[in-house]
Amino acid sequence: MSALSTSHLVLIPSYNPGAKVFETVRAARAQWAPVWVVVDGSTDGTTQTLLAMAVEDPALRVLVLAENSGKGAAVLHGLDEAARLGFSHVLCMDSDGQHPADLIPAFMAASQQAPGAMVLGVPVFDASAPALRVKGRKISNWWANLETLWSGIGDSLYGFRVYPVEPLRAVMRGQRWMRRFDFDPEAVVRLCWRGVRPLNLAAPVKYLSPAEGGVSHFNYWRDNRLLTWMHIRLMLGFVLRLPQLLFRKLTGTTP
Ligand SMILES: Nc1nc2c(ncn2[C@@H]2O[C@H](COP(=O)(O)OP(=O)(O)O)[C@@H](O)[C@H]2O)c(=O)[nH]1
Ligand SMILES: [Mg+2]
Repeated sequence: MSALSTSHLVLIPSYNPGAKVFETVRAARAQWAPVWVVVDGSTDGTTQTLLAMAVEDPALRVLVLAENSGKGAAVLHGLDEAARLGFSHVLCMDSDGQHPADLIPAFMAASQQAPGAMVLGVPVFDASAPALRVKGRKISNWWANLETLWSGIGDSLYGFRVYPVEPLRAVMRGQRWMRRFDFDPEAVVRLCWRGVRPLNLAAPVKYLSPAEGGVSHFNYWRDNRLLTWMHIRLMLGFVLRLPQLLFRKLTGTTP
């Protein structure tokens, strides 16, 4: 197990994930210290067990939000606390067992070698991936690449990523969006605009069936509506930044 890092931590936003979260947290702790979980107003009884796990394990911290406020809001809560304690980077991963905890050291190492960059997971799907989600992702990726004039975003949606704390806080503080499922894609696009370079690393993603303990709170209509509005917002931002993005592209100073 790795020594306690003072610069990089693992941040796991968690909303009603069921028992998979315990496995996820143990798997993350086996690879990294410290690991923080932000419980986002869960009502599935996981909070007490997570708090009890943290009592036993000094490298595990559990922050509890009383009300559900959305994935992005939960991440921001963790980011503010991370910044307060002097951490420079966080690796975000989902609480529901879909993300590969065994790749945490490789992602952290990539970030430590390029601290100005963000390290993005690029999903490697297996047969369990629902076709609708894979297709939706292609559309979202196409928009994100247009909005950044193809600055190298490998995937716009995958939540397994290392972010530099300060640029991400600055991006989120400036606006009230990015608090729910619009967090992951808007974060990469806006960070790219700020000159944070994407580094892409392949990472398998699992879609667990309900029988395997899989839980998703993605609501096809509600969240696709949210993502559509997000891309409209980002397209407006893109038009405003087009001269700057073109200049970067033409002079080869693309981040
Ligand atoms: N859906 C949802 N997820 C949240 C929320 N707050 C934190 N999360 C976490 O965000 C991650 C992604 O959510 P999930 O429902 O698995 O989305 P999916 O993997 O895209 O189907 C999980 O770790 C959740 O526990 C929230 O309010 N809604
Ligand atoms: Mg999930």
